[in-house]
Amino acid sequence: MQAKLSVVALSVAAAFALSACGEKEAPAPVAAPAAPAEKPVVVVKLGHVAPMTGPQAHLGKDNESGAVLAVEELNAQGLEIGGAKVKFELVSEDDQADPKQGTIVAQKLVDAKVNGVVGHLNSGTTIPASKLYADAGLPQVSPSATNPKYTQQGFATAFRVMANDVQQGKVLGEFAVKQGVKTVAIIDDRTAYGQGLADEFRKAAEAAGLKVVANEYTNDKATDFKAILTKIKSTKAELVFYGGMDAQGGPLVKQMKDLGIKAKFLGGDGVCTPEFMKLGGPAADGQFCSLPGMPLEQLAKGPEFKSKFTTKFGYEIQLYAPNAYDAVMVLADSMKRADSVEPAKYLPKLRETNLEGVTGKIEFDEFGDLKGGAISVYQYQGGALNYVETLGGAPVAAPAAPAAAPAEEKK
Ligand code: ABU
Repeated sequence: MQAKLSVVALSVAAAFALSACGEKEAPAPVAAPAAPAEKPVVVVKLGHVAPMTGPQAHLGKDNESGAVLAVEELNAQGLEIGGAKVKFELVSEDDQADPKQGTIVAQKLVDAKVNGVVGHLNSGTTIPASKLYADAGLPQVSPSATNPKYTQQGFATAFRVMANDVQQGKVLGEFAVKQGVKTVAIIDDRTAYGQGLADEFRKAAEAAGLKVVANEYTNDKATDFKAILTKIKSTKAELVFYGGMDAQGGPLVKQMKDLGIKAKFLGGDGVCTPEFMKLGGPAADGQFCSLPGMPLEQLAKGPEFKSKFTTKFGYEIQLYAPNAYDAVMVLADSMKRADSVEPAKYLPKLRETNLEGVTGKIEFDEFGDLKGGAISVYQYQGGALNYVETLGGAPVAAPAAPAAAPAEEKK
C-alpha cells in the first residue's frame, strides 16, 4: 500500500511540474491495479503419537521424523484445499508406550480438534486410543501398530499402512521350519504386540510341525532375562522366538550368548532395528527378524527417501519412519481428493486411497488394513541388516469384527 501511494504521489508531482513549465498537461494518473486478494491460510493440525520417552524413545523419534519430513514437503508444495492455502502442522504427543497415557493424549488431540492422527506407534496404545478417535470421527492412520485387533473393532476411522501380525506370525512360523529346526522356545513381553505376534507365530510353527518346548514371559521394561533363559537352556530348544521390542531383544540375545545357549534367535519387526544390533553386540550376528513390506532399496521411492532422511536428520532410519511419512501423505492425499480438511468429508476418500507411497502401493481393505501386505525376512550380519527374502503379500482375510472394546491392560 505504501508503494502504491508513492507511485500516485510521484505522478501528481510530475504532472504539476510539467504544467508549471507551460508544457502539455500530463495525462491524469491511473490508479495502480488492485493486488489480487490473498487466499486465506488454513492450518491443518495432524496429531502424531509415539513413545518419545522411555526404552522406545528412539523408535518414537524415528516415527516423528518421518512425519516431520512429510509435513515439510507438503508445506513446500503450497497446496490449496477447499479454496484456501493449507499449512500442515504436526502436534506431537508422547504416550510413553503406555496404554493409559495413550488414551490421555488421544483425548488431548480430540480436544485440540486436530484434523487427523498419525499413530500410535505401539499396538497397546493404538488399540485403546482408536475408540476415542472413532467416537470423535477422527481418522487415524497407524504407521506401525501390527496387532490385528486394531482394525477388527469395526471402527471406520482406523487404518494402518503396514501388514499385520497375522501375516507376520505366519511367515515367521513357516520361516522357522525352513531353517531346519525342530524345537522352539517362545518368549513374549506380554504387550498387545509381543503376545499377539508370539501367538500367531506359535500357531503357524505348530501347524508346520515345530515343537514348542517352552513358553516364557517378560515385560517391555525388563533388562535381565537370565532366569527365563536358564529354564530355556535346559529344554535344549534349537530356536528362541521373541515377541517384543529391540530394547529387550538386544539384551536378551546377548544374555543367550553369555549363558552359552546355542539356539538361534528369531523375532519380528520390533527387533528388526539397528538398536537391536547395538544392544545385542556380536550375539546379534547371524540371527533373523522380519519386517512388514519390501526393503526400501527395492521400492521406486525408497532410496530417495532414505537419502533425504539421513541428510536431514543425520542418523539412519530405525524402523517405521517411512511408514510414518506415508501415513501423513495418505491423510493429505485424502484431503486433496475430498477438497476438504474436515474429517467427516475426507474420511470416505481415505478408504478409497490408491497411493504409491515410499513403502509401496497403499490401498486399504474394508477393515482399514493394507491390501496385500508383504513380509520380508532379514539377517543381522556384520552390523548390517541383510535382506533374505519376501514372503506373503496376498491379502489376508481378517476375522469378523468383535463388538467388545479392546482390553486396556496390554501394551
Ligand atoms: N509392530 C511392532 C511395534 C509396534 C506394535 O505393534 O506394538
